[in-house]
Amino acid sequence: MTELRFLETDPFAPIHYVYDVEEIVCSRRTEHQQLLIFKSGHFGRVLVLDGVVQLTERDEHFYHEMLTHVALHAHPHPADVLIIGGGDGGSLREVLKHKAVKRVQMVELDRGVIEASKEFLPTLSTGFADPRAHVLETKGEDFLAGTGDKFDLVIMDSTDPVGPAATLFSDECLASAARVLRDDGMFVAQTESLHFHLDFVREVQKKLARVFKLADLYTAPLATYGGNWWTFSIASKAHEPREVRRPCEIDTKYYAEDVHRQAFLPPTLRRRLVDSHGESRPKPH
Ligand code: AG3
Repeated sequence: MTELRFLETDPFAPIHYVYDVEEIVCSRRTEHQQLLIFKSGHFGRVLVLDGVVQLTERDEHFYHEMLTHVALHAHPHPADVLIIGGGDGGSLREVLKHKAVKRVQMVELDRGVIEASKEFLPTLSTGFADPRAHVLETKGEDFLAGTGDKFDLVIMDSTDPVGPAATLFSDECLASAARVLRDDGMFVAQTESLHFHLDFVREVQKKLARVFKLADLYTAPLATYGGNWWTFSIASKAHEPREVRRPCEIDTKYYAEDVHRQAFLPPTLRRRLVDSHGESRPKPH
């Protein structure tokens, strides 16, 4: 029995998780936040930023595969990909599995996350050595507002939308994301859980629908994020994201063509949860 425990203080979910800690692997202050990596017997290494669990070695593939491969298979020719955030490298690793991808620009605010991942999370950070990968250390919204580059796909792999990541979901920022995309471009972001963050999910869907031709939502079950029924908001300028346009020829553990199709909310749930304007959560008695 270990005696050391980690209590997650999630500012965006009405629940706490407690982890048994086998060992503290790294604990340091980066320029922007407190970074902790500990080892759990069950989950392997766990990356924590400002008290919030960002990933565990055991289940990160559910998140990173689903954040990246749905759009990468719905887009007919994803050559240029932009990742906002994602400093641990998990999304980059997945994107680089696609031969169709010729260039990945990562824009990460905190170089300290990249450095710690290269040092302590070797299964996550493999992609940084790939010649197609380019890293820029700056705020996502600044890059989106200023760049003249064009992309086929924009992926937002952010922390919870409180603090530094909140502005990524502003109307301006989402409009800039649409602007940097080519005419058949797609956008995808991690957008929290259907149990705890329904108002946020609805808001993002509404904002995306204002800027893109198509806005939709799919989910994956995640063991370690508060709320667990995790959402990914996807938007597209031309192609229907529910359709698998390129065969899945890469190695994955969760994503597959039938998983892609079934991950989207069935129409009844979409209507009830997202498009209805009713009360999003029952009030306690
Ligand atoms: N980004 C999503 C983190 C959400 C965590 N929320 C939570 N534990 N309440 C993860 C970044 C991984 N590349």
